[in-house]
Amino acid sequence: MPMIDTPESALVPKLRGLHLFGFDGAPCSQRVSFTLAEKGFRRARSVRWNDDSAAACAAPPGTYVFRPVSLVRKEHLTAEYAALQPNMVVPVLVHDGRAVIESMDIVDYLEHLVPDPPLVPAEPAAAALMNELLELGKTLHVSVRYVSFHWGLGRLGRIGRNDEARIAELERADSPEQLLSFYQRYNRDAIDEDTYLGHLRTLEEGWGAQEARFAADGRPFLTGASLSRADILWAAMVLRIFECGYPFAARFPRLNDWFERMRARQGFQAGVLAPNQTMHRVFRFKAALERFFGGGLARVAAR
Ligand SMILES: N[C@@H](CCC(=O)N[C@@H](CS)C(=O)NCC(=O)O)C(=O)O
Repeated sequence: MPMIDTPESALVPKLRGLHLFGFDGAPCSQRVSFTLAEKGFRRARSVRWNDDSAAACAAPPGTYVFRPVSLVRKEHLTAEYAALQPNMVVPVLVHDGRAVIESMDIVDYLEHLVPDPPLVPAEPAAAALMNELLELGKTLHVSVRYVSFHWGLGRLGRIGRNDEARIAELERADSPEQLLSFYQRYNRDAIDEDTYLGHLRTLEEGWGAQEARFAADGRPFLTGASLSRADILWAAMVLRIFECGYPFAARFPRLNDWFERMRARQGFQAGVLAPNQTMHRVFRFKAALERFFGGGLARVAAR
């Protein structure tokens, strides 16, 4: 069973039903809202992330309450949020007073909660490939961060000195996210171009291996005939890099076709695209401008 964390936040024990603390523009949060939609849950409403009023604390069956934690306003870099999610990242799922952190542990938790429709292939070889792609996807997440900050967010990704000081004070030394180390280098332009390019090449290697699997047997989903948790993780990853202007159609056409199929799904529309229109437009607009001036990801994509 996935990990159930026991956070210090006094809010958690008050929550009944499902509550998702997330940010609609963040791939890790999208993995969960996509899964919730595929499992048939509807976003009943959004409330302030720390709203503990009786009305906000109850999620009716078949729905979840969305509690947006703004990564733009840096709500995740506060002591109050760190009491809920000690690594200071989104998402967190709370179900009947129990909190689960780590997006893919949350997806696993939802699979146990609602086994139908299954997001694990029945066939052992396909299930093994799913696990492999999940592990790879978790590793590639670091590269997604570097690529999307450098080619997507640019200067908008920097944080202020006060936020940096707050992370220094609150982040646990053993946090797997290591936000302080990243922001200290990112804020000061101390990450060199080769590091960013290395992360892009790592991503392209992973996409290339999947392109070959699509080419070999024309499978509709990453692991075979049905949607799995690997598709969930990878769809959110490809969306972010697509938003940053990566030319998937030209470089990885079969992966691009798969992504189009994912985009057409009702669960992806409802769980990911509909709530994320503003961020999506901002990213795409910036990418189009860079392409126009001959820069951006299209210029450095592998030939
Ligand atoms: N391992 C974590 C990673 C979560 C994560 O990196 N979340 C990002 C958004 S995708 C975040 O909150 N970043 C905050 C920041 O970069 O300041 C998970 O899968 O849940």
